[in-house]
Amino acid sequence: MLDPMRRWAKYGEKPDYAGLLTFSGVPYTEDAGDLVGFDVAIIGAPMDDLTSDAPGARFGPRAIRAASCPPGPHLETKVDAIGEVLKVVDFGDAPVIPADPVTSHAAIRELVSTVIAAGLIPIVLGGDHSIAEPDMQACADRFGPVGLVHFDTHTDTGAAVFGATLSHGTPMYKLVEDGVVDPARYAQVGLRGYWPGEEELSWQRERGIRSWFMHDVRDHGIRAVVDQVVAALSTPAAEGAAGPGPVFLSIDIDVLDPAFAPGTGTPEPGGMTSADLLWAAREIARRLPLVGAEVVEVSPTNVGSRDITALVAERTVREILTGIAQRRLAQD
Ligand SMILES: [Mn+2]
Repeated sequence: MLDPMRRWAKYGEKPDYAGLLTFSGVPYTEDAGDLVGFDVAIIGAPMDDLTSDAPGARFGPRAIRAASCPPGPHLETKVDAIGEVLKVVDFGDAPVIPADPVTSHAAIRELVSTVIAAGLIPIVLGGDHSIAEPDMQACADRFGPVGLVHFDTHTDTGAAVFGATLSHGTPMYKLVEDGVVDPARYAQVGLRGYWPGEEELSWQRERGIRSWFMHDVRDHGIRAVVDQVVAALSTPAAEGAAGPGPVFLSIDIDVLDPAFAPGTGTPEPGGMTSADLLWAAREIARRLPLVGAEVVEVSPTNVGSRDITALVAERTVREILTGIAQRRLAQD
């Protein structure tokens, strides 16, 4: 276990630009034995081999870590998720192999499984959206079929994209078809633009997948949409079960308007604001029982907090952590 704060201990905080690069300066380990006693593990999944347009998301995890700032109390909620409520560890990157997405996916699934086996919530930094497959497979291996809250411009429910079944446009199709995601507890938020077509949309409707389009967010507001998503996901996973079943939160940063997140592979104008996404990520984490989360498709072009896409991705992760912390505090 390495503590990036050690040399700055007498000051109580470390400059963001100095020392070992971990998420928010939290301790770093690659040893599963060190995970005991922690609540949340940050994992990097730096691969972009399966993108259908501009690559670059392989640089996402490093850029998100570089855009992070020290822990501190969230001014709105007054909760210091990283510094006080939760024990957060950076478990490093999955050992991905360039141009070998099958091996990379297996490595990601193994690392996420290790974190879940130790009783932690994994938060995975992408990476293209194909990593949703190993991320949620690892969750379902432990918890059974998961509910899914999916923020994205696109549905990612293609059976194939350009004829390829392994793609960042197909993970949600495969996860539903394979029984990893329960389609009755699957909510999509922020859809817009010109893909997918009727074939994919009718496949979704037949399975009961619920969609909130960007025009729903525009017309009704993010508060109403999140209320409806939470209600849809609050149904028990199995008949007779108490309370909502396990939920995975998947955030494709391209759900944001390109004005807020220009660094992404398949940008689409007319998207969400950062303020709406940050609030929504926190509320979902506070109100639903998350077993894992991912923030994907961050394709940085700048260094540190000067990369605005990595910056908003980092703050999105922190809002998820704040929501998890609020939920823990309410249960104590
Ligand atoms: Mn996506």
